[in-house]
Amino acid sequence: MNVIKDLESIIEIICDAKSIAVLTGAGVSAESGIRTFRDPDGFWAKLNPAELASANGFIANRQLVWDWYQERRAIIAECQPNSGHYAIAKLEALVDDFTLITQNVDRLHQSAGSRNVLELHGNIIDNHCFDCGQTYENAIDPRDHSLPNCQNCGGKIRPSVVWFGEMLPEYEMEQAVISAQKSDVFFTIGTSAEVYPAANLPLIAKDAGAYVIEINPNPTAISSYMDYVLRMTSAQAMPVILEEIIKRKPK
Ligand code: BV8
Ligand code: ZN
Repeated sequence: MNVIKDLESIIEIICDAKSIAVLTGAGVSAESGIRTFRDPDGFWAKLNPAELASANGFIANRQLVWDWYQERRAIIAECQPNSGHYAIAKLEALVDDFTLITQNVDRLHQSAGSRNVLELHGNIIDNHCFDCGQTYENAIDPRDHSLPNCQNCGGKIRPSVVWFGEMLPEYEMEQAVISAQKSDVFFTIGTSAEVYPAANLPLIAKDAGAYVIEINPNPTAISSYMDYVLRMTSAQAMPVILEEIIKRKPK
């Protein structure tokens, strides 16, 4: 792998692209201080995801699951977007048709200025009632570990993330597939590509004729399908790519 040569080619195809789609995962927030899920120091290194990020887990261990989300919220509340988030947001402004599809629930992309964001796995800020669906937009103080109940029906309030075994939001998934199919270039950044149906998106883009580019310091389940792989972190690669694009954009 020749990083300089690959970077050159990547810059070329981005400059020629009319439509770009980007899929991000927890790796993009790693340099903001938020642990990923499956890396050795990740959230799920010691905990069982199905137990924590599932409806059954919530029913069986409501306090454990609520504590886990409150702890994550407290961490996220102290974190800022990193240069990778900002570069992705600035790239969006330079491209006619740009869609950011994220599996992340921390909303750091939006804080960095990204506008067209499809949240496939919901967000960790909002809550809703597990029993009647009543939404509770106002963030609950992450230090408060008492179990909140719904004012509407008395049910159990839960974080508005998509758990394992739950359907992804229809509109967001539909739009994600459309943007993957029409993209000339599809980036997959900071995701192990192990969670479906999000992990299908880079392959949908490839099958529809896009160049697919992986940015990840480690190999993933889909690395072998990529046209280009940059074994770099998001905060290393994206600012370099952005800088090269700005140089080439007509003034
Ligand atoms: C569903 C909750 C219908 C929120 C999460 C086939 C088709 C459809 C479904 C399935 C299927 N096969 C299996 C399923 C079921 C399941 C699934 O995919 N299971 C997996 C484990 C096999 N999918 C579902 O249940 C989905 N629902 O399909 O409904 C259905 C229902 C039942 C049965 C069939 C179908 C729901 C999926 C959503 C689950 N919710 N989280 C929360 O608590 O946060 S998933 C969880 O994993 C996170 O949301 C996260 O976003 C997601 C993906 O993880 P990554 O973001 O990739 O993070 P990870 O740690 O894995 O990797 C980080 C990467 O970053 C690494 O590669 C690392 O090298 C890299 N990295 C590290 N540092 C950096 C970096 N990269 C760049 N820069 C750095 N600095
Ligand atoms: Zn309710």
